Amino acid sequence: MKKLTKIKDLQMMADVIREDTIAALTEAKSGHSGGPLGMADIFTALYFNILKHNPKKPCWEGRDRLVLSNGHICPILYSTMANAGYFPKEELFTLRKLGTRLQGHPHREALPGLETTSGPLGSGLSQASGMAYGLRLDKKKNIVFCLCSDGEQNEGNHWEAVLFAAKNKLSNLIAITDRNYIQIDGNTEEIMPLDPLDQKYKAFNWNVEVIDGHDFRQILHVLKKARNNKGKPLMIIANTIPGKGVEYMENDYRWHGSPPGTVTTERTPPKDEQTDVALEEIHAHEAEERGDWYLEHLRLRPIHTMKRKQK
Ligand SMILES: Cc1ncc(C[n+]2csc(CCOP(=O)(O)OP(=O)(O)O)c2C)c(N)n1
Ligand SMILES: [Mg+2]
Repeated sequence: MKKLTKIKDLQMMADVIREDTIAALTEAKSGHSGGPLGMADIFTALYFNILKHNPKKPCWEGRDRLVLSNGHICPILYSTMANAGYFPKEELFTLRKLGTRLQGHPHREALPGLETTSGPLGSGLSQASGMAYGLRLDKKKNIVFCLCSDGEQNEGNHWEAVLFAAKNKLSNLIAITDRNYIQIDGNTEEIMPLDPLDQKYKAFNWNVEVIDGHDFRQILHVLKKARNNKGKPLMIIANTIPGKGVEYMENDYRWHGSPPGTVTTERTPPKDEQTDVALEEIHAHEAEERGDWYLEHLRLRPIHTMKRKQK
């Protein structure tokens, strides 16, 4: 797999991944939009620049481990993995269908490349801590990346893992919080306040970094530095915009668990226009910012341009 080192290439790949995510969710007619679109840039940076991994050999021992604790955002994991070459992009159209490898929440035994089965929130950091502890006992250099959401930090289990990782000085554990300030039915600070989150992790004896989760310069800088993290586990708090890229979804918690075309809000265009509008908005915005990016992008064959398999 080709590593992407230029910011512009990473941005274009993130757009392709966003579009594929929208196409898959639209076909599935169910699933989560907000979290996945908000995390597209971080997933792109991880799979196309940071992670040591081999899509053709998903079980390669030297791989870094990526644990997705907030399993409901798996559409973005699947789209990223498909673009990285783990499985054919056409398979994204099977999202949430009966018998698919792309379950609505990740099923480790179904799809090579998944490290854990997830969905019940709050348990991923415990699993990742156990992996990091085990790898260290085996004197292995692999890094464990654990992606968590902010809403799931309402779970006590998450904080047990925070204590365990700090006690054991798991410097090979790099957690990333999707700090999008939404959870299933509202703003996190109204439902169960988390701020000041950075100070909480510092008090729990973690290293802490706070970044803009859509700024590739910041994302790459912090994640590259994380490989040499020392003495304590590291929490990267990534400020993100849920629904990023689709204007009418951005920062609106009602898109937490809804695919395009299923929710009507005061910002939503008419139902029959939603998918096209979503893609057009991304195209128009990106075309404006990056000139001829769309020609490049078409060469990457987003799934919505592919012929769908006969049902
Ligand atoms: C243990 C557990 N309780 C409840 C749920 C139902 N649930 C799924 S997503 C979610 C909201 C969590 O907030 P967050 O992950 O921050 O949402 P996002 O930012 O992705 O919209 C809830 C309560 C769950 N999956 N697991
Ligand atoms: Mg959230």
